[in-house]
Amino acid sequence: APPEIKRLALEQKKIKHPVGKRLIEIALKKQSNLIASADVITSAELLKLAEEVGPHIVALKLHMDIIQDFSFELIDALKKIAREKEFLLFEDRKFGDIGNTQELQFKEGIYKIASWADMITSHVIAGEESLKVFENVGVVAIVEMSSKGTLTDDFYITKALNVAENASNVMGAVAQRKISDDLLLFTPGVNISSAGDAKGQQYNTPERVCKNYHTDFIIVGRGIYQSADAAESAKEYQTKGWNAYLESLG
Ligand code: 5IU
Repeated sequence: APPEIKRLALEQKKIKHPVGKRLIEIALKKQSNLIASADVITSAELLKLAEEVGPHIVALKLHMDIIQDFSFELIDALKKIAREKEFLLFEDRKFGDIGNTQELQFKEGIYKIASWADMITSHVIAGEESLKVFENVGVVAIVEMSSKGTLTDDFYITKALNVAENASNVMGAVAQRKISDDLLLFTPGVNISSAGDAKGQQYNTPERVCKNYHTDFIIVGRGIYQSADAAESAKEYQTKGWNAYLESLG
C-alpha cells in the first residue's frame, strides 16, 4: 500500500482500537474503503450477497433482526465467508438504551450479537457509561444521521462526539461531515445513481463523502444489493470510493 495512506489512517488518525487497526489493515490490503450494507431478509440472499461482494469490501453491515429465517448455521456460514474473503461482520444494531439493557440486547436474546460481531453501532444518547458494556467489539458511535429531518443537529453532534471520544471502546463514528482525527469516520447514504428515497434517505456520491467530509469508509446498501450484478457494482463502488479517498489526501 502507498505509504501516504498508512500515514493518514494509522498514524494521523491515531486509532488504538484493535478492531479499528484490523479494519485499516484490510482496507490497505484490498485497496477498499467500502462497507456493503446487506439489508436483505433471507439467509439465502444474505449468503449469496456475502459471497459476491466479499472480495471488494472491508466489512459487511448487517441487520440480523430483519432475517426471516435466522439461525446459527447462518452465522457460521457468514463467519466462514468473512474469513475466506477477509472482511469484518458489522451489526448495525443501533443500541440506544441504558447500559444494563444494552448489555442484555448485546449478549442475550436470539441473536447473541456479542458472540459473532466484530463491530456494532450504538447511539450515544444514554451517555458514556452506557457504552462500557460493549466488550471485545469495535463500537461505532452514531453522531449524525443521513435522513431528512434528523434531530442530530450541530449541538447534538458536538455532545455526541464528546461522548464517543471519551469512551475507549469506541473506534469510530457515523456522520455526514468531517469529525475527530481520533475516530474512524463511517458514512452511509452513498449512492451513485440516486439522490434519495421516498422514506427520508438522502444520498451523496462516494466522491462527495470522501473529498468533502473526509470519510474513511463509505457504506452502500441498495446501490449494491438491488443492482442487477452485486459483484460488479461492489467493484465499481470500491474503485470510486478508493480513488476518491486517495484524492482526498492530496
Ligand atoms: N444508515 C443510514 N443512515 C444513517 C445510519 C445508518 O442509511 O444515518 I446511522 C443505514 C441504513 C441502511 C444503510 O442499513 O445504512 C443505508 O442503506 P441504503 O444505501 O440502501 O440507503
